[in-house]
Amino acid sequence: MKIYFAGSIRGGRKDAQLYNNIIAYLREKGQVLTEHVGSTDLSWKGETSRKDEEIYNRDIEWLKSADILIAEVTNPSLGVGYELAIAEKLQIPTLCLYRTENGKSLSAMIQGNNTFTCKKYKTILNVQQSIDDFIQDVI
Ligand code: 6IA
Repeated sequence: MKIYFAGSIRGGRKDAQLYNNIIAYLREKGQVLTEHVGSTDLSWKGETSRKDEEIYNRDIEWLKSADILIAEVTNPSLGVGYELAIAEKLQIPTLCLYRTENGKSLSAMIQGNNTFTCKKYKTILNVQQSIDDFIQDVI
């Protein structure tokens, strides 16, 4: 199973270690196409050795090939929002994981879209359970 993991890069890297932990769990389930998203060496600038156009083209090809999309959406990111919209158009089953922090709610454009499965979590154990349930439902 090919898994596309989406998480904020230029939107902010404060959850990078958490993305890394989610990716480590996803690796037990299949091939994670986007392991760099969890790299704690990748700054908010992203992969500086690649041109933006190359990154866009590569990521879109990976997304087209993915069986599922798992997105961590607590930290708002234009790129992740874009990837979610593409996944919807391509009918790729999508799980959105989020925490509610500082009274901030998830965007209605994500939460209100019933083609996405949205799961609130507090701990990595909650995340793992949501991933297991989601994979069992869609595969
Ligand atoms: O808008 P954001 O940068 O927060 O978007 C993050 C999402 O878009 C992630 O889920 C990635 O799949 C994808 N993405 C956006 N930028 C990059 C990137 N470098 N490297 C890898 N994936 C990316 C950014 C630019 C760099 C040349 C400085």
